[in-house]
Amino acid sequence: MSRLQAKYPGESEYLQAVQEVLESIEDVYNQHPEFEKARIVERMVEPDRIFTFRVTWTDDKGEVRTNLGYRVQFNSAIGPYKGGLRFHRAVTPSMLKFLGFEQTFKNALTTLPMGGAKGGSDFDPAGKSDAEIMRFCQAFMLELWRCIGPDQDIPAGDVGVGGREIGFLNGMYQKLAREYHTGVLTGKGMTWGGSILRPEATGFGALYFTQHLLHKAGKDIKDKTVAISGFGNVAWGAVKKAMQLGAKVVAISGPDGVCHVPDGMTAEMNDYMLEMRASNRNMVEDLATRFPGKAKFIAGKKAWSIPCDIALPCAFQNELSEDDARELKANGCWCCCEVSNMGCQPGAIHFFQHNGVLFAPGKAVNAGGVATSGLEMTQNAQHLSWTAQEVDDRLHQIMQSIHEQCVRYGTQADGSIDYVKGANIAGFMKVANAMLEQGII
Ligand code: 2IT
Repeated sequence: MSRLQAKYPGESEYLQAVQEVLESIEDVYNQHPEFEKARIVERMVEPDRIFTFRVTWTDDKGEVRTNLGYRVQFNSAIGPYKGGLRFHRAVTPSMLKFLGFEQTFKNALTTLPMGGAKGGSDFDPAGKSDAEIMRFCQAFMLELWRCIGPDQDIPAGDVGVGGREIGFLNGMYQKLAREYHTGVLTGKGMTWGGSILRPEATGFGALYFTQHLLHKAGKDIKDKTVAISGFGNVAWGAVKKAMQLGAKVVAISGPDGVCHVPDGMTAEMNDYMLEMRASNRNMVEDLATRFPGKAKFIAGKKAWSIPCDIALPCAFQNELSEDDARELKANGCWCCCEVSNMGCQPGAIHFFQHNGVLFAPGKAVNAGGVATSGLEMTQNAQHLSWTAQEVDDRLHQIMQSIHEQCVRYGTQADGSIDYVKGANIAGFMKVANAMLEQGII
Protein backbone atom coordinates (compact mmCIF):
# COMPACT_ATOMS: atom_id res chain seq x y z
CA MET A 1 0.00 0.00 0.00
CA SER A 2 2.76 2.47 0.84
CA ARG A 3 4.40 1.82 -2.53
CA LEU A 4 1.08 2.42 -4.30
CA GLN A 5 0.44 5.60 -2.27
CA ALA A 6 3.81 6.99 -3.33
CA LYS A 7 3.23 5.98 -6.95
CA TYR A 8 -0.32 7.31 -7.28
CA PRO A 9 -0.65 10.24 -4.85
CA GLY A 10 -4.10 11.79 -4.99
CA GLU A 11 -5.81 8.73 -6.49
CA SER A 12 -7.87 8.45 -3.32
CA GLU A 13 -10.77 6.27 -4.56
CA TYR A 14 -8.41 3.81 -6.19
CA LEU A 15 -6.19 3.58 -3.09
CA GLN A 16 -9.26 3.17 -0.85
CA ALA A 17 -10.60 0.27 -2.95
CA VAL A 18 -7.23 -1.50 -3.04
CA GLN A 19 -6.65 -1.03 0.68
CA GLU A 20 -9.98 -2.63 1.56
CA VAL A 21 -9.20 -5.70 -0.53
CA LEU A 22 -5.61 -6.09 0.65
CA GLU A 23 -6.66 -5.87 4.31
CA SER A 24 -9.26 -8.59 3.71
CA ILE A 25 -6.96 -11.02 1.93
CA GLU A 26 -3.84 -10.58 4.05
CA ASP A 27 -4.19 -13.83 6.01
CA VAL A 28 -5.15 -15.95 3.00
CA TYR A 29 -2.36 -14.46 0.92
CA ASN A 30 0.20 -15.30 3.56
CA GLN A 31 -0.96 -18.91 3.56
CA HIS A 32 -0.19 -19.21 -0.18
CA PRO A 33 3.53 -18.68 -0.89
CA GLU A 34 2.87 -19.50 -4.57
CA PHE A 35 0.84 -16.26 -4.87
CA GLU A 36 3.71 -14.25 -3.42
CA LYS A 37 6.24 -15.98 -5.69
CA ALA A 38 4.20 -15.00 -8.77
CA ARG A 39 3.76 -11.46 -7.36
CA ILE A 40 0.00 -11.83 -7.75
CA VAL A 41 -0.89 -8.75 -5.67
CA GLU A 42 1.57 -6.46 -7.48
CA ARG A 43 0.09 -7.60 -10.80
CA MET A 44 -3.54 -7.57 -9.72
CA VAL A 45 -3.60 -3.97 -8.46
CA GLU A 46 -2.44 -2.56 -11.81
CA PRO A 47 -4.85 -2.36 -14.76
CA ASP A 48 -3.77 -4.31 -17.85
CA ARG A 49 -4.06 -1.07 -19.84
CA ILE A 50 -5.82 2.31 -19.87
CA PHE A 51 -7.01 4.01 -23.03
CA THR A 52 -7.39 7.79 -22.78
CA PHE A 53 -8.85 9.76 -25.67
CA ARG A 54 -10.17 13.19 -26.60
CA VAL A 55 -13.88 13.45 -27.41
CA THR A 56 -14.88 16.53 -29.36
CA TRP A 57 -18.51 17.27 -30.18
CA THR A 58 -20.75 20.24 -31.00
CA ASP A 59 -23.48 21.50 -28.65
CA ASP A 60 -26.91 22.82 -29.70
CA LYS A 61 -25.59 26.38 -29.93
CA GLY A 62 -22.97 25.24 -32.44
CA GLU A 63 -20.14 25.56 -29.94
CA VAL A 64 -17.32 23.04 -30.05
CA ARG A 65 -16.83 21.11 -26.78
CA THR A 66 -14.03 18.78 -25.72
CA ASN A 67 -14.15 16.08 -23.04
CA LEU A 68 -11.89 13.22 -22.04
CA GLY A 69 -12.86 9.59 -22.58
CA TYR A 70 -11.35 6.51 -20.94
CA ARG A 71 -11.49 2.73 -20.94
CA VAL A 72 -9.66 0.96 -18.13
CA GLN A 73 -9.16 -2.73 -19.02
CA PHE A 74 -8.30 -4.04 -15.61
CA ASN A 75 -8.02 -7.81 -15.59
CA SER A 76 -8.87 -10.53 -18.14
CA ALA A 77 -7.74 -13.63 -16.23
CA ILE A 78 -11.20 -15.20 -16.13
CA GLY A 79 -12.78 -13.79 -19.29
CA PRO A 80 -13.12 -10.81 -21.65
CA TYR A 81 -13.15 -7.36 -20.07
CA LYS A 82 -16.61 -6.40 -18.83
CA GLY A 83 -17.91 -3.36 -17.01
CA GLY A 84 -19.88 -0.17 -17.36
CA LEU A 85 -19.32 3.32 -18.74
CA ARG A 86 -19.83 6.29 -16.42
CA PHE A 87 -20.62 9.77 -17.74
CA HIS A 88 -20.25 12.24 -14.87
CA ARG A 89 -18.44 15.54 -14.46
CA ALA A 90 -16.29 14.11 -11.62
CA VAL A 91 -14.92 11.16 -13.64
CA THR A 92 -11.12 10.83 -13.34
CA PRO A 93 -8.68 7.98 -14.02
CA SER A 94 -8.64 7.33 -10.25
CA MET A 95 -12.41 6.83 -10.18
CA LEU A 96 -12.35 4.48 -13.16
CA LYS A 97 -9.38 2.54 -11.78
CA PHE A 98 -11.24 1.97 -8.50
CA LEU A 99 -14.35 0.89 -10.40
CA GLY A 100 -12.37 -1.41 -12.72
CA PHE A 101 -10.57 -2.97 -9.77
CA GLU A 102 -13.87 -3.58 -7.92
CA GLN A 103 -15.44 -4.91 -11.10
CA THR A 104 -12.75 -7.60 -11.40
CA PHE A 105 -13.70 -9.09 -8.03
CA LYS A 106 -17.42 -8.56 -8.50
CA ASN A 107 -17.42 -10.30 -11.88
CA ALA A 108 -15.48 -13.20 -10.38
CA LEU A 109 -18.27 -13.62 -7.79
CA THR A 110 -21.01 -13.86 -10.44
CA THR A 111 -19.88 -17.40 -11.42
CA LEU A 112 -19.74 -16.20 -15.06
CA PRO A 113 -16.54 -15.91 -17.15
CA MET A 114 -16.03 -12.13 -17.23
CA GLY A 115 -12.92 -10.04 -16.56
CA GLY A 116 -13.05 -6.54 -15.10
CA ALA A 117 -13.13 -3.13 -16.82
CA LYS A 118 -14.66 0.32 -16.51
CA GLY A 119 -14.78 3.40 -18.69
CA GLY A 120 -16.47 6.71 -19.19
CA SER A 121 -16.03 10.40 -19.53
CA ASP A 122 -16.05 13.66 -17.60
CA PHE A 123 -18.98 14.67 -19.84
CA ASP A 124 -21.80 16.06 -17.67
CA PRO A 125 -25.20 14.83 -18.94
CA ALA A 126 -27.09 17.27 -16.67
CA GLY A 127 -29.18 19.68 -18.71
CA LYS A 128 -28.09 18.27 -22.10
CA SER A 129 -30.63 17.78 -24.88
CA ASP A 130 -31.25 14.40 -26.54
CA ALA A 131 -29.43 15.63 -29.63
CA GLU A 132 -26.40 16.67 -27.57
CA ILE A 133 -26.35 13.32 -25.79
CA MET A 134 -26.46 11.58 -29.17
CA ARG A 135 -23.64 13.63 -30.66
CA PHE A 136 -21.51 13.09 -27.58
CA CYS A 137 -22.12 9.30 -27.60
CA GLN A 138 -21.26 9.12 -31.29
CA ALA A 139 -18.05 11.10 -30.83
CA PHE A 140 -17.14 8.92 -27.82
CA MET A 141 -17.65 5.71 -29.82
CA LEU A 142 -15.56 7.08 -32.68
CA GLU A 143 -12.56 6.46 -30.41
CA LEU A 144 -13.80 3.64 -28.19
CA TRP A 145 -14.74 1.21 -30.94
CA ARG A 146 -11.15 0.17 -31.63
CA CYS A 147 -10.68 -0.82 -27.96
CA ILE A 148 -13.73 -3.10 -27.62
CA GLY A 149 -15.30 -6.17 -29.22
CA PRO A 150 -17.67 -9.00 -28.35
CA ASP A 151 -14.77 -11.30 -27.42
CA GLN A 152 -12.45 -8.59 -26.07
CA ASP A 153 -14.30 -6.01 -24.03
CA ILE A 154 -18.06 -5.54 -23.58
CA PRO A 155 -19.08 -2.19 -22.01
CA ALA A 156 -22.49 -1.44 -20.46
CA GLY A 157 -24.12 1.44 -18.59
CA ASP A 158 -23.31 2.98 -15.22
CA VAL A 159 -24.05 6.40 -13.70
CA GLY A 160 -25.18 8.71 -16.54
CA VAL A 161 -25.35 5.92 -19.12
CA GLY A 162 -28.72 4.15 -19.54
CA GLY A 163 -30.70 2.58 -22.37
CA ARG A 164 -30.77 5.77 -24.44
CA GLU A 165 -26.98 6.19 -24.37
CA ILE A 166 -26.35 2.48 -25.05
CA GLY A 167 -28.58 2.87 -28.12
CA PHE A 168 -26.57 5.77 -29.52
CA LEU A 169 -23.29 4.02 -28.73
CA ASN A 170 -24.37 0.74 -30.33
CA GLY A 171 -25.66 2.48 -33.46
CA MET A 172 -22.31 4.18 -33.99
CA TYR A 173 -20.33 1.01 -33.24
CA GLN A 174 -22.21 -0.92 -35.93
CA LYS A 175 -21.72 1.91 -38.41
CA LEU A 176 -17.97 2.02 -37.79
CA ALA A 177 -17.23 -1.69 -37.43
CA ARG A 178 -19.68 -2.90 -40.08
CA GLU A 179 -20.39 -5.77 -37.74
CA TYR A 180 -24.02 -6.26 -36.92
CA HIS A 181 -23.81 -8.78 -34.11
CA THR A 182 -25.53 -7.71 -30.94
CA GLY A 183 -22.87 -8.68 -28.43
CA VAL A 184 -20.55 -5.68 -28.04
CA LEU A 185 -22.55 -3.73 -25.46
CA THR A 186 -25.05 -4.86 -22.82
CA GLY A 187 -28.10 -3.05 -21.52
CA LYS A 188 -29.48 -2.92 -25.06
CA GLY A 189 -33.11 -2.28 -26.02
CA MET A 190 -35.48 -5.25 -26.17
CA THR A 191 -35.81 -5.20 -29.98
CA TRP A 192 -32.06 -5.13 -30.69
CA GLY A 193 -30.52 -7.78 -28.47
CA GLY A 194 -31.28 -6.63 -24.94
CA SER A 195 -32.20 -9.00 -22.13
CA ILE A 196 -35.51 -8.79 -20.39
CA LEU A 197 -34.99 -7.76 -16.73
CA ARG A 198 -31.56 -6.15 -17.31
CA PRO A 199 -32.94 -2.69 -16.33
CA GLU A 200 -34.26 -4.11 -13.03
CA ALA A 201 -31.43 -6.57 -12.44
CA THR A 202 -29.09 -4.58 -10.16
CA GLY A 203 -31.92 -3.59 -7.80
CA PHE A 204 -33.61 -7.00 -7.93
CA GLY A 205 -30.31 -8.80 -7.31
CA ALA A 206 -29.55 -6.50 -4.37
CA LEU A 207 -32.86 -7.38 -2.74
CA TYR A 208 -32.36 -11.12 -3.38
CA PHE A 209 -28.97 -10.83 -1.69
CA THR A 210 -30.53 -8.89 1.20
CA GLN A 211 -33.16 -11.63 1.60
CA HIS A 212 -30.45 -14.30 1.90
CA LEU A 213 -28.48 -12.19 4.37
CA LEU A 214 -31.56 -11.59 6.51
CA HIS A 215 -32.57 -15.25 6.33
CA LYS A 216 -29.11 -16.27 7.54
CA ALA A 217 -29.52 -13.84 10.46
CA GLY A 218 -32.96 -15.30 11.28
CA LYS A 219 -34.85 -12.26 10.02
CA ASP A 220 -37.37 -11.42 7.29
CA ILE A 221 -37.75 -8.36 5.06
CA LYS A 222 -41.55 -8.30 5.18
CA ASP A 223 -42.97 -5.14 6.82
CA LYS A 224 -39.49 -3.69 7.41
CA THR A 225 -38.84 -0.04 6.65
CA VAL A 226 -36.19 0.75 4.03
CA ALA A 227 -34.28 3.96 3.23
CA ILE A 228 -32.80 4.30 -0.27
CA SER A 229 -30.50 6.92 -1.78
CA GLY A 230 -30.58 7.86 -5.45
CA PHE A 231 -33.33 7.76 -8.04
CA GLY A 232 -31.48 6.23 -10.96
CA ASN A 233 -32.00 2.87 -12.56
CA VAL A 234 -30.58 0.96 -9.59
CA ALA A 235 -32.75 2.65 -6.94
CA TRP A 236 -35.81 2.17 -9.16
CA GLY A 237 -35.24 -1.60 -9.37
CA ALA A 238 -34.51 -1.80 -5.64
CA VAL A 239 -37.74 0.04 -4.72
CA LYS A 240 -39.76 -2.20 -7.06
CA LYS A 241 -38.45 -5.45 -5.57
CA ALA A 242 -38.54 -4.15 -1.97
CA MET A 243 -42.25 -3.39 -2.44
CA GLN A 244 -42.89 -6.81 -4.02
CA LEU A 245 -41.29 -8.45 -1.00
CA GLY A 246 -43.57 -6.55 1.37
CA ALA A 247 -41.08 -3.98 2.67
CA LYS A 248 -41.96 -0.29 3.06
CA VAL A 249 -39.67 2.24 1.33
CA VAL A 250 -39.90 5.30 3.57
CA ALA A 251 -37.08 7.47 2.20
CA ILE A 252 -35.64 8.26 -1.18
CA SER A 253 -32.93 10.88 -1.66
CA GLY A 254 -31.20 12.89 -4.35
CA PRO A 255 -28.44 15.52 -4.47
CA ASP A 256 -30.91 18.20 -3.34
CA GLY A 257 -32.28 16.42 -0.25
CA VAL A 258 -34.55 13.56 0.80
CA CYS A 259 -38.22 12.71 0.35
CA HIS A 260 -39.75 11.19 3.48
CA VAL A 261 -42.59 8.84 2.54
CA PRO A 262 -44.11 7.70 5.88
CA ASP A 263 -46.66 5.30 4.32
CA GLY A 264 -44.14 3.86 1.85
CA MET A 265 -43.49 4.36 -1.86
CA THR A 266 -46.18 3.20 -4.30
CA ALA A 267 -45.68 1.76 -7.80
CA GLU A 268 -46.91 5.05 -9.26
CA MET A 269 -44.33 7.00 -7.29
CA ASN A 270 -41.59 4.60 -8.31
CA ASP A 271 -42.44 4.92 -11.98
CA TYR A 272 -42.35 8.69 -11.61
CA MET A 273 -38.68 8.27 -10.65
CA LEU A 274 -38.05 7.15 -14.24
CA GLU A 275 -39.49 10.44 -15.48
CA MET A 276 -37.40 12.42 -12.99
CA ARG A 277 -34.28 10.64 -14.21
CA ALA A 278 -35.12 11.15 -17.90
CA SER A 279 -35.60 14.90 -17.22
CA ASN A 280 -31.87 15.21 -16.36
CA ARG A 281 -32.86 17.68 -13.61
CA ASN A 282 -31.38 15.48 -10.91
CA MET A 283 -33.77 16.74 -8.20
CA VAL A 284 -35.74 14.47 -5.87
CA GLU A 285 -37.89 17.42 -4.74
CA ASP A 286 -39.97 16.80 -7.89
CA LEU A 287 -41.40 13.66 -6.26
CA ALA A 288 -42.87 15.70 -3.38
CA THR A 289 -44.23 18.28 -5.83
CA ARG A 290 -45.93 15.53 -7.87
CA PHE A 291 -47.25 13.63 -4.80
CA PRO A 292 -48.07 16.29 -2.18
CA GLY A 293 -49.23 14.83 1.14
CA LYS A 294 -47.52 11.51 0.44
CA ALA A 295 -43.89 12.57 0.11
CA LYS A 296 -42.38 15.35 2.20
CA PHE A 297 -39.20 16.96 0.86
CA ILE A 298 -36.47 17.90 3.33
CA ALA A 299 -33.79 20.04 1.66
CA GLY A 300 -30.13 19.23 2.24
CA LYS A 301 -30.75 15.99 4.19
CA LYS A 302 -29.70 12.47 3.26
CA ALA A 303 -31.85 9.32 3.28
CA TRP A 304 -29.85 8.26 6.35
CA SER A 305 -31.59 10.89 8.50
CA ILE A 306 -34.94 9.06 8.21
CA PRO A 307 -35.55 6.22 10.74
CA CYS A 308 -35.48 2.80 9.03
CA ASP A 309 -34.65 -0.87 9.59
CA ILE A 310 -32.61 -1.32 6.42
CA ALA A 311 -30.42 1.20 4.56
CA LEU A 312 -29.70 0.69 0.86
CA PRO A 313 -27.22 3.20 -0.59
CA CYS A 314 -27.89 3.21 -4.37
CA ALA A 315 -26.21 6.41 -5.55
CA PHE A 316 -22.44 7.05 -5.59
CA GLN A 317 -19.17 6.06 -3.97
CA ASN A 318 -18.53 7.27 -0.41
CA GLU A 319 -22.10 8.56 -0.08
CA LEU A 320 -22.53 7.17 3.46
CA SER A 321 -20.12 8.54 6.08
CA GLU A 322 -19.35 7.37 9.61
CA ASP A 323 -21.61 10.14 10.96
CA ASP A 324 -24.42 8.86 8.74
CA ALA A 325 -23.81 5.33 10.04
CA ARG A 326 -24.07 6.58 13.63
CA GLU A 327 -27.28 8.46 12.86
CA LEU A 328 -28.79 5.39 11.19
CA LYS A 329 -27.95 3.19 14.18
CA ALA A 330 -29.23 5.78 16.67
CA ASN A 331 -32.54 5.79 14.76
CA GLY A 332 -32.87 1.99 14.93
CA CYS A 333 -31.29 0.79 11.66
CA TRP A 334 -29.84 -2.73 11.96
CA CYS A 335 -28.86 -3.63 8.38
CA CYS A 336 -27.04 -1.86 5.54
CA CYS A 337 -26.60 -3.53 2.17
CA GLU A 338 -24.37 -1.40 -0.02
CA VAL A 339 -25.79 -1.26 -3.55
CA SER A 340 -23.66 1.55 -5.00
CA ASN A 341 -20.02 0.72 -5.73
CA MET A 342 -18.04 1.50 -2.54
CA GLY A 343 -21.02 3.52 -1.29
CA CYS A 344 -19.87 3.48 2.35
CA GLN A 345 -16.78 5.22 3.66
CA PRO A 346 -14.32 2.97 5.56
CA GLY A 347 -15.32 4.59 8.88
CA ALA A 348 -18.98 3.76 8.23
CA ILE A 349 -18.21 0.10 7.48
CA HIS A 350 -16.06 -0.12 10.59
CA PHE A 351 -18.84 1.41 12.68
CA PHE A 352 -21.49 -0.97 11.30
CA GLN A 353 -19.32 -4.03 11.84
CA HIS A 354 -18.47 -3.10 15.42
CA ASN A 355 -21.95 -2.03 16.46
CA GLY A 356 -24.07 -4.98 15.49
CA VAL A 357 -25.36 -3.61 12.18
CA LEU A 358 -25.44 -6.30 9.46
CA PHE A 359 -23.35 -5.05 6.53
CA ALA A 360 -22.59 -6.38 3.04
CA PRO A 361 -20.39 -4.69 0.40
CA GLY A 362 -21.38 -3.46 -3.05
CA LYS A 363 -19.30 -5.90 -5.01
CA ALA A 364 -21.48 -8.74 -3.65
CA VAL A 365 -24.80 -6.92 -3.29
CA ASN A 366 -24.88 -5.17 -6.68
CA ALA A 367 -23.37 -7.97 -8.80
CA GLY A 368 -26.81 -8.92 -10.16
CA GLY A 369 -26.48 -6.09 -12.70
CA VAL A 370 -23.34 -7.29 -14.39
CA ALA A 371 -24.45 -10.91 -13.92
CA THR A 372 -27.55 -10.18 -15.99
CA SER A 373 -25.29 -8.46 -18.53
CA GLY A 374 -23.49 -11.82 -18.68
CA LEU A 375 -26.86 -13.51 -19.28
CA GLU A 376 -27.53 -10.97 -22.05
CA MET A 377 -24.21 -11.97 -23.66
CA THR A 378 -25.19 -15.64 -23.46
CA GLN A 379 -28.52 -14.95 -25.15
CA ASN A 380 -26.77 -12.90 -27.84
CA ALA A 381 -24.30 -15.72 -28.49
CA GLN A 382 -27.22 -18.15 -28.80
CA HIS A 383 -29.15 -15.71 -31.04
CA LEU A 384 -32.26 -16.02 -28.93
CA SER A 385 -34.09 -14.41 -26.01
CA TRP A 386 -35.06 -16.05 -22.77
CA THR A 387 -38.28 -15.43 -20.88
CA ALA A 388 -38.44 -13.15 -17.83
CA GLN A 389 -38.89 -16.26 -15.68
CA GLU A 390 -35.71 -17.85 -16.99
CA VAL A 391 -33.62 -14.69 -16.50
CA ASP A 392 -35.09 -14.10 -13.03
CA ASP A 393 -34.44 -17.72 -11.96
CA ARG A 394 -30.81 -17.50 -13.06
CA LEU A 395 -30.35 -14.11 -11.38
CA HIS A 396 -31.78 -15.62 -8.21
CA GLN A 397 -29.40 -18.60 -8.37
CA ILE A 398 -26.43 -16.31 -8.97
CA MET A 399 -27.26 -14.08 -6.00
CA GLN A 400 -27.69 -17.16 -3.82
CA SER A 401 -24.28 -18.42 -4.95
CA ILE A 402 -22.67 -15.04 -4.21
CA HIS A 403 -24.17 -15.12 -0.73
CA GLU A 404 -22.87 -18.68 -0.21
CA GLN A 405 -19.37 -17.63 -1.32
CA CYS A 406 -19.44 -14.76 1.20
CA VAL A 407 -20.49 -17.15 3.97
CA ARG A 408 -17.86 -19.72 2.98
CA TYR A 409 -14.96 -17.25 3.02
CA GLY A 410 -16.31 -14.77 5.57
CA THR A 411 -17.41 -16.89 8.53
CA GLN A 412 -15.37 -15.88 11.58
CA ALA A 413 -14.23 -17.93 14.58
CA ASP A 414 -17.17 -16.64 16.66
CA GLY A 415 -19.66 -17.74 13.98
CA SER A 416 -20.41 -14.22 12.73
CA ILE A 417 -20.07 -13.46 9.02
CA ASP A 418 -17.76 -10.74 7.73
CA TYR A 419 -19.30 -10.14 4.29
CA VAL A 420 -16.53 -7.72 3.29
CA LYS A 421 -13.86 -10.35 3.89
CA GLY A 422 -16.02 -13.07 2.40
CA ALA A 423 -16.62 -11.23 -0.88
CA ASN A 424 -13.04 -10.03 -1.21
CA ILE A 425 -11.44 -13.40 -0.45
CA ALA A 426 -13.83 -15.34 -2.72
CA GLY A 427 -13.22 -12.96 -5.65
CA PHE A 428 -9.49 -12.84 -4.99
CA MET A 429 -9.04 -16.63 -4.83
CA LYS A 430 -10.74 -17.12 -8.19
CA VAL A 431 -8.80 -14.41 -10.01
CA ALA A 432 -5.49 -15.25 -8.31
CA ASN A 433 -5.70 -18.93 -9.20
CA ALA A 434 -6.70 -18.10 -12.79
CA MET A 435 -3.65 -15.82 -13.08
CA LEU A 436 -1.37 -18.40 -11.53
CA GLU A 437 -2.48 -21.17 -13.89
CA GLN A 438 -1.91 -18.98 -16.95
CA GLY A 439 1.70 -18.12 -16.19
CA ILE A 440 3.69 -14.92 -16.00
CA ILE A 441 2.13 -12.72 -18.68
O1 2IT B 1 -21.08 -1.43 -11.67
C1 2IT B 1 -21.54 -2.32 -12.42
O2 2IT B 1 -21.46 -3.51 -12.15
C2 2IT B 1 -22.20 -1.87 -13.64
N1 2IT B 1 -22.26 -0.68 -13.87
C3 2IT B 1 -22.73 -2.88 -14.62
C4 2IT B 1 -21.66 -3.37 -15.53
C5 2IT B 1 -22.13 -4.28 -16.64
O3 2IT B 1 -21.26 -4.64 -17.47
O4 2IT B 1 -23.31 -4.64 -16.72
